[in-house]
Amino acid sequence: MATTIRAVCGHDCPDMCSLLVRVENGRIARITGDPDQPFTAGFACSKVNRDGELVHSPERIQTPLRRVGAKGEAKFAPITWDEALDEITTRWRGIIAESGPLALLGYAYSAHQGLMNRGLLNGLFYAMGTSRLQAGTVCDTCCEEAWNATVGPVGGADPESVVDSDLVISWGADLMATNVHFWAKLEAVRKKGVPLIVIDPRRSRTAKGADWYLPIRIGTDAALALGIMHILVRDKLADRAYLAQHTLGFDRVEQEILPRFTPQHVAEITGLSVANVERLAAMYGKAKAPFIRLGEGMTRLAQGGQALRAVALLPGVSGAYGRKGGGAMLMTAASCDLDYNVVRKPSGPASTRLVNQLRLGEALLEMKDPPLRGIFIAANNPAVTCPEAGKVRRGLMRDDLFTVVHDPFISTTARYADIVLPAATYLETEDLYRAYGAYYMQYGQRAVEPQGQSWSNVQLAQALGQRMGLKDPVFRQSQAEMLAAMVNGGSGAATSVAPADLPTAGPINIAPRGGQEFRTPSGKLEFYSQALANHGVTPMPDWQQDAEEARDAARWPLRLLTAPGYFQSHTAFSGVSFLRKREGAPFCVLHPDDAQARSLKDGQSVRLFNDRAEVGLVVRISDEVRPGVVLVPGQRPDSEAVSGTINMLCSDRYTDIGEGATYQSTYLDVKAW
Ligand SMILES: Nc1nc2c(c(=O)[nH]1)N[C@H]1C(S)=C(S)[C@@H](COP(=O)(O)OP(=O)(O)OC[C@H]3O[C@@H](n4cnc5c(=O)[nH]c(N)nc54)[C@H](O)[C@@H]3O)O[C@H]1N2
Ligand SMILES: Nc1nc2c(c(=O)[nH]1)N[C@H]1C(S)=C(S)[C@@H](COP(=O)(O)OP(=O)(O)OC[C@H]3O[C@@H](n4cnc5c(=O)[nH]c(N)nc54)[C@H](O)[C@@H]3O)O[C@H]1N2
Ligand code: SF4
Ligand SMILES: [Mo]
Repeated sequence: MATTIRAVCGHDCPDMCSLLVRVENGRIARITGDPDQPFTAGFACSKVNRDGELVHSPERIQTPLRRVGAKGEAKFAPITWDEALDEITTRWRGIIAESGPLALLGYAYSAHQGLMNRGLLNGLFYAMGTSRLQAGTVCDTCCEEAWNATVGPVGGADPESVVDSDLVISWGADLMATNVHFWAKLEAVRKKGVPLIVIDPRRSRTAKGADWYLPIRIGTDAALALGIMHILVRDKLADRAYLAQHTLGFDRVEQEILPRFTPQHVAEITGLSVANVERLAAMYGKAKAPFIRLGEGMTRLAQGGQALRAVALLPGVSGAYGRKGGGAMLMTAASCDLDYNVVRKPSGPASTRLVNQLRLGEALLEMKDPPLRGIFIAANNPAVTCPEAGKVRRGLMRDDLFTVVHDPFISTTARYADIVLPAATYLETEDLYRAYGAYYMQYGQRAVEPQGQSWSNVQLAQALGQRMGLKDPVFRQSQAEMLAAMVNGGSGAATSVAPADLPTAGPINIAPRGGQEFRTPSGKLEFYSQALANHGVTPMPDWQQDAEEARDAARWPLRLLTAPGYFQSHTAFSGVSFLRKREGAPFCVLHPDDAQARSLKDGQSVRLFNDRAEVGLVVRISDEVRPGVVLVPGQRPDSEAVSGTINMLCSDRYTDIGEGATYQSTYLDVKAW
């Protein structure tokens, strides 16, 4: 029997494609993009075209498993769900009785699922009053908080409005990797002669396809943005009426900050020529509706928050935030006003001990009063994706730590678990989804039954919640009831369709109308942020040399650049052999000068090392990066690499804003393996 199901892509991707899934005899035969969703426009990416292979991978876990070997060895024996749940809840009750709930930690973040499956596992630990994960710091808390301090917790410009733009800048975003449907929209706009500029330290595929590529030095974007502002003011291209009406604090920035950012000084900092800085500013200043697509990449370093703020302020100087097709977009999700607390915070103490996601290793090894004695990890692979990955693994090796991992695969992290639980993927569950790089939401149907004995996150959270005696209705409700509560507690466009109609409504456009809304304390675009000042952060955008980076740069000749893999998303597709081969063996990229200085040949195995660790990758020699930079795309499991994984070299230092990860403040050297 064959049917076609309307599903939604659950991977943590800005596009959130609507999918048509062809199912034949209970198996996924084909996945395509839904032609009825304007942003998806009928195609899925090269990864998700292969999700049938992910769902039906022979590497999937079939049953719950109990560890029979040493931690890290991945020797397991099958057990029943009842045995697994009994053991977990017995151990948790024991730990809580002896050490209190703070000795437990739930570790669940983005995952590759919709809102209920994502949220309810967090809700379980919230309601249990355990130590709480400060989630997202490995990903977007820096850029998000910097955006919030500048524009407010609200979505940016609608990417579909680029049809009205006359200039597009992709600033620190590799659209061909992480935002392919926006790239597709751009192709149509560019046919009309609208230029695309890419600002990125990597000559990425997006950069190669652009009209103009600016190979900026890592971590210098704030200086470039301030340099553009300097020129806009000098050349009387600033929109004074817009600045007066919609912004706060520009006068102080103009007097106290901008004079330092002369084109000459900006060129020295960024490594771009004075002529190119001038040309960029002139193009930006003269455009009527320039659209900036901001990427997260530029914020994953020590002064990342300043970088994002400076760039997000530019459309305030030019007035582009007020014009159709103009403005800036980092994310859209904040404009989807649903009541997420229904699933994320059903009950529980207002505050408790926090564990920053990117300092998991430190928390496992060093936390006291009480130490962490039990951890539950769902839909994350911190042994590979967290900085200080070596520390994370030393923590997971602790014999007195009770570790449960819920995952469709034996991930690197699962190798350290006491109990592994088989997880259903998004195509085996139903859920509500909302994009973070476009203005759509949609209910996605389950395409196939959960494979083997796998359970969805919702089913697991409910079973554990009930067994732990939690009384919150959400641990007994149907998903329809949860959905209704989320919508009924929401507001605005996200609540325009009645909950009962959502499952069959298809894609729903929730784009805001009119110019950019500002949800800052002042209701204006904040060049000066009192909220930041209150937290001891420089309240005005600025670029200063980071002292710790300068110290490390004096000791180590190379700086790490991380970027997304084209055929991998972190480690989530490592169970698909076709995509593993497409991405190739885990590699680093060195400039020909750096390779020559080390007598390295293309394709040979190399050792990347610093004080923290050494890892082994294959080297590709290319001028897609500047001298002094070593690019490592993606985070790949050790099993695919010569040795180790790149996050073993990255520190768990925080960014200036949002306590986020600073992968790119990593300095190192490379030698032959
Ligand atoms: N194919 C694929 N898609 C993905 C993912 C994936 O791993 N693979 N991950 C998903 C997830 S979880 C997320 S959060 C999003 C993130 O998606 P994006 O917001 O696009 O962010 P990144 O992928 O981190 O970085 C994008 C670019 O930033 C550049 N960059 C790095 N440092 C700097 C800098 O100092 N200045 C400038 N101007 N640019 C810099 C990198 O070279 C890279 O090209 O993507 C999602 N989509
Ligand atoms: N060096 C460096 N490190 C980085 C980054 C970087 O740019 N550079 N990027 C960071 C970013 S942006 C992010 S978001 C993180 C991502 O970090 P993680 O979230 O840890 O990475 P993933 O590989 O996406 O892990 C997802 C895991 O969930 C499993 N999974 C998939 N679907 C389901 C499901 O439905 N249920 C359950 N229970 N499990 C499921 C997958 O098999 C996989 O093991 O990595 C961060 N790490
Ligand atoms: S582009 Fe993103 S949302 Fe679309 S199918 Fe691929 S991973 Fe999913
Ligand atoms: Mo992310």
